Parts: sequence; C-alpha cells; structure tokens
Amino acid sequence: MATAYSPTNFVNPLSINTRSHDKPLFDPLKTTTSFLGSTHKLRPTSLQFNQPDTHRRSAVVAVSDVVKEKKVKSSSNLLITKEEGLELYEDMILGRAFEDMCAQMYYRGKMFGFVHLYNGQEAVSTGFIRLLKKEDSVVSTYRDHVHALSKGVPACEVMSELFGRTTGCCRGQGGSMHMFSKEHNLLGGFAFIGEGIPVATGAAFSSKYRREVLKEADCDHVTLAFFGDGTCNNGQFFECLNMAALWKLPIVFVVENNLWAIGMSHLRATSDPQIYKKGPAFGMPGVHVDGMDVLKVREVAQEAIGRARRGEGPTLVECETYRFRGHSLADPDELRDPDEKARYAARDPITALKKHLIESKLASEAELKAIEKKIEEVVEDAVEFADASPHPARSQLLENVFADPKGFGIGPDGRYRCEDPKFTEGTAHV
Ligand SMILES: Cc1ncc(C[n+]2csc(CCOP(=O)(O)OP(=O)(O)O)c2C)c(N)n1
Ligand SMILES: [Mg+2]
Repeated sequence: MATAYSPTNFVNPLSINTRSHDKPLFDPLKTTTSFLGSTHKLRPTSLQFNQPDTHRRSAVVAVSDVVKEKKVKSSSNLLITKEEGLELYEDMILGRAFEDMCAQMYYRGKMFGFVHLYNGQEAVSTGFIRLLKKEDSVVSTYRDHVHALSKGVPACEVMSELFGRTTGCCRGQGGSMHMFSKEHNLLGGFAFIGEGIPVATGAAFSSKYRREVLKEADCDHVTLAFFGDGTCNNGQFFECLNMAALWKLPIVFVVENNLWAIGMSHLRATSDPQIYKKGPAFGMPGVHVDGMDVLKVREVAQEAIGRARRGEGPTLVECETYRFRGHSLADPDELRDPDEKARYAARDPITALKKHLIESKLASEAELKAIEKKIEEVVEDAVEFADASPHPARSQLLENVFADPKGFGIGPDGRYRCEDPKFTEGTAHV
C-alpha cells in the first residue's frame, strides 16, 4: 500500500531557483531575522556592509542542466509503502535509542574520550543511507554512531567499539569517533573536520575507475560523504567539490546543517549561509531540504543517489537539521537559545514520521510500539554484549600504527621507550 505524503510548505527541493536574476531566497544584507530557523541574529560586520551588493548577488550564476530539467518536471514523489515506512521508523528509533543509551553509559564511566551524539538528526542518516546497497560507501564524521547503524553495522559492534572492547567494529581501537567497517563499506568516522571528504572523493573515484578503466560494468557504487555546516568553511570541501564535478564522480556531499559548529553559529561563521548554493558554483546541483522530515530527505536522496549511480555526477545536498543535545557529552550546551531549541524539538523527525504513519493509516500505534520494544531489546543486548566482551590485549595497542614506534624516543635506560613494558601504561585501559 502506498500513500502520498503531503506536508504543508513542501517545495520540490530540486526545483530550487538559483539563477542570479531571480529573487534571492535570503539576503543577509537586507535582514537580521532568522535563517533556517535559527534565532541567532545575523550581525553583519563592517566588512560585510562595505561589500558592494553585486558581490553578494552574483554568488551563484550557473545552474546545471539537471536542476533546470527537474524544475520542469517538478513532481513530488513522497510515496512510501507500509514496509518502507516501518523500516524508516525502525532505523530512526534505533538511532535515537542507541544514542540515549550511549549518554547513560558515558556518564556511568563505560566510555572514554569525547562522545558526540546524533539526536535530532536521524532523518538525514535514515533518509539517505537506507537507500544504499551494501557495496555503496559511507564516510562520516566524529558524530558517526548512527551512520554506522543505518549502514548495517550491528548495534552490538558499535556499542562494543564505544566500550573499547575487542568485539567492537574496530576491535576497540577506534572508539566513538572512528567507526569503520570494511564489510559494510563504512569508510570511517573522522575526528578532524573535513578529513573524510577527500577519503569519500577517493572512494568515488575508485568506483568510477573500476567501471570505466577496469571495465567492471556492474560497478555502479555510490559514496555518501556526511559532514557539518562548520566543515563547509574548510578547504577540503571546496577542493573535493571541484574534483568531483570535474571527474563526474558518483558521490553525494551531504551537509548536515545543524546551525552550529560547537558554539559558533553558522550565521556568524560563513560568508553566505546557504551552503547548497555552492554546488552550482562548481557545476553540480545544489539542493536544500528539510532535514527534520525523513520523507523529504529520502526524496532528495533518491534523486541524488540515482544521478550518481547513472554516472551523471555529484550533488551537494544541504539538510537543515538540529542536534537535540550539546556538541558532545562534555558540552553543557549553555550557548544556544532555549527558544531555538524548543522550536526544533517541536519538529522532532521521529514524532513527525510517527504522526504521518498513523494518520495515513500506514501503521497502527501497536505496530510502532512493537518496533520500539524490539529496539529497546536490541540496545540493551548491545550493552550486555559490550560489557561482557574482553578488553584488547596490551600487544594490540601498536598494531595498525603506521608511525614507527621508535619515534617515541629513547628512555633514560638507553632503550627505545616502546620496548619498555610500561610504555602503554596509563594511556589506555588494556
Ligand atoms: C581540522 C579541525 N579543526 C578544528 C576541529 C575542532 N572542531 C571539532 S568539532 C568542530 C565543529 C564542527 O562543526 P560542524 O561541521 O557544523 O559539525 P557538527 O558538530 O555540528 O556536527 C570543530 C571546529 C577539528 N576537529 N578538526
Ligand atoms: Mg554543525
């Protein structure tokens, strides 16, 4: 059974108008009101006021043929079957329940280092990643647990990784920010912002190389690169957009614009806050989508992934989203305006999907409750599994370390420090 999803204010995102002579969607020089729902006021600096208006207006002058074509078609495709709806719901519930459990475990001292949770952003991970094939790749950031789960890495392996145990997806050596799974083509979480974007671009290049040079005709693999708004001010972002467009790589750049980079408002940090506009500047479509609505995200994702798979090149997608918790579990989250937080909390993507599934008679309360119950057990089992798993042996600590451990220097006894049996003491719980 399929149903049409017709939320109010829906605009086909691929029909976004980016031609220079059209009325700009947002003009930072003309307004100090909110953008993307942020209550943080844009305070133009004197530098911004000194810039001629034309500089601002000419930011995007080109739009790819694909975008133009989509504008003509402009048909909404928010149809889902019951099966698809339940799958999306389950994946989002898993992401939320897993992260809530991480918070509990972190405060109980079961995890170490920084832990960044994904609460509030689930529609992006689910909307995109659940459309992928196993062979497709995902490159994440330090906010990576839920991307790993959506890509199919079992919850027990992700939890064990967070506990630093040998049964974790990186044998306990990666931790929260470095989820990796060769089997599931999860090519890593990355602690340095922007670091994953070139890795994703390289993965997309390898797919194209295999298909076109090595003549592996069935290699139509797509790579998704996820990263935040703050990261879009880094050079790697621009360099990789350029290469991906130049070589027509099968990649989708997915910006999770949650309006904040730790405590820095997106509006204060970037010259033009509409990130999607940077796509056409490089010759690829740029799309903005409501990242709190999994069906809208999924629709845009379908287009962008399909385009990449057909060999038509990259797409830049900006998902407007919000994180419901602090930057990391060590962040007291005192900087963001409570009104802004409340506004986005009211748009919780899971509550919205639940409402839609029930109102459109795709699922009953009881069916959704059963999913919640099932996931609760999955997450509890993951904790039990992780807690019962062994810690890595001390000898594992220097495995896969590419730097020569001798580089750590010579100790007072004249021997390399790494040869001292106490070398790793205090640096890790092994
Ligand atoms: C190269 C680099 N510079 C600075 C940092 C410190 N840092 C950690 S998170 C972060 C903000 C990133 O914000 P955004 O890209 O919006 O991602 P979000 O945390 O909102 O998901 C910064 C600057 C870093 N990790 N790497
Ligand atoms: Mg951000």
